[in-house]
Amino acid sequence: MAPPFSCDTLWQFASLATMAGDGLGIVERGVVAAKGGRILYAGDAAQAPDFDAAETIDCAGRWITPGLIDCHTHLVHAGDRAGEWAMRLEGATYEEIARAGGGIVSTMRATREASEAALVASALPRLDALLGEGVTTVEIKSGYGLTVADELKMLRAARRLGKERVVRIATTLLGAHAVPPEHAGRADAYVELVCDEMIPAAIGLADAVDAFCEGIGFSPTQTDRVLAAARAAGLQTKLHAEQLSALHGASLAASHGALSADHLEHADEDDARAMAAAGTVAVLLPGAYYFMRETKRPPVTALRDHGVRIAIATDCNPGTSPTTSPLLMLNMAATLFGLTVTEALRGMTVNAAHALGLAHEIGTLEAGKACDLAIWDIAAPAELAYRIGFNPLHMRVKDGRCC
Ligand code: DI6
Ligand code: FE
Repeated sequence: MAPPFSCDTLWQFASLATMAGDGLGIVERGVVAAKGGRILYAGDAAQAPDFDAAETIDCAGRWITPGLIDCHTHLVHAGDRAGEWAMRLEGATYEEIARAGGGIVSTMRATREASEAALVASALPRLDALLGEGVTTVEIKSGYGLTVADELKMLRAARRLGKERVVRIATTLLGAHAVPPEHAGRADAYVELVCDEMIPAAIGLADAVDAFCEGIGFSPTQTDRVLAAARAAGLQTKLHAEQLSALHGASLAASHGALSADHLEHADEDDARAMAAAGTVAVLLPGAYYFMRETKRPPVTALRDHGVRIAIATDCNPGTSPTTSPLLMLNMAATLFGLTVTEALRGMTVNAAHALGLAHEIGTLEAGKACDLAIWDIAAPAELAYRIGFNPLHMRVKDGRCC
């Protein structure tokens, strides 16, 4: 008989949705073995080698998925915009509020006034809400500081959150989120500041660079400069594209080999084709679509037909998507955008990992990857997208440790 493999922890009597391959990667009677924080084995119990585990956990038939990945958030920010939302309910539009000095700029004012410690403290309850629904990796953008110092403060606060809680944080510089009031009418000069000062200063603090390519944000020409500067600095790129209007920002992102183009309500077949060719992930944000009462849906059929990877995220932000529920996003991705259960669940696991350039590390239950798990009290994976406002998380595991 072969000698047993030693491992730290063995989760047994579980069903797995490994997300390996094209579908959910279902294993009805599965085990997961972890050693040194990595997955040593995830698969059929009957085919598993003999494990000598320091700790064995009986999952009592529960389901294990990869830990959820929220690949697009603005989790770090000060204040809220409940008042603006109330105005919108009385008829004001998001654009009108933005042009009148509200919107992103009002959160900018509050964020500039907040200390790094205050930003961390105010983001923690939001982070805890995500973790409470099985999230093990969160992307966090800056974008409410809009000066070099305040953007760096946001990025440091985001990194700090990864020390305060057991979670992996990916940071994104979103200096080109809005033109700050001191640069009003001089958007090009602000873009120059982003390219020449902010991006170089963010090296080592930001994993990627993003921009808001939009009529009320930055033009494709300005966005192109930001993405080019990011690449020159050796940073990955992402883009807020086609949220409110069709500027072909998604195609522009693809031309830069961006990790993802996000929102995409107004994207078309040409954008889908360009994204597919570049391997740029489509990050859909149903919370923003819902909260903004959008009616134009992202081109899911074209994305599917061209083989674009689709990810789902919360877009947690105070203006357009004040949600901290990844599970609700799974439901909305299905009900509002017509995604299948498989597409929705892959959207918050393997495809979200691709949207962060971390697919080699996380997103599936496969040997060699980080042992980040979500263990659920459900009878089938569809329940994760089916329920509205119900959380069946039993336990979260990060790098092999229950937390
Ligand atoms: N698109 C969004 O949905 C958020 N940013 C962006 O570029 C909105 C940010 C906000 O309104 O505070
Ligand atoms: Fe966003």
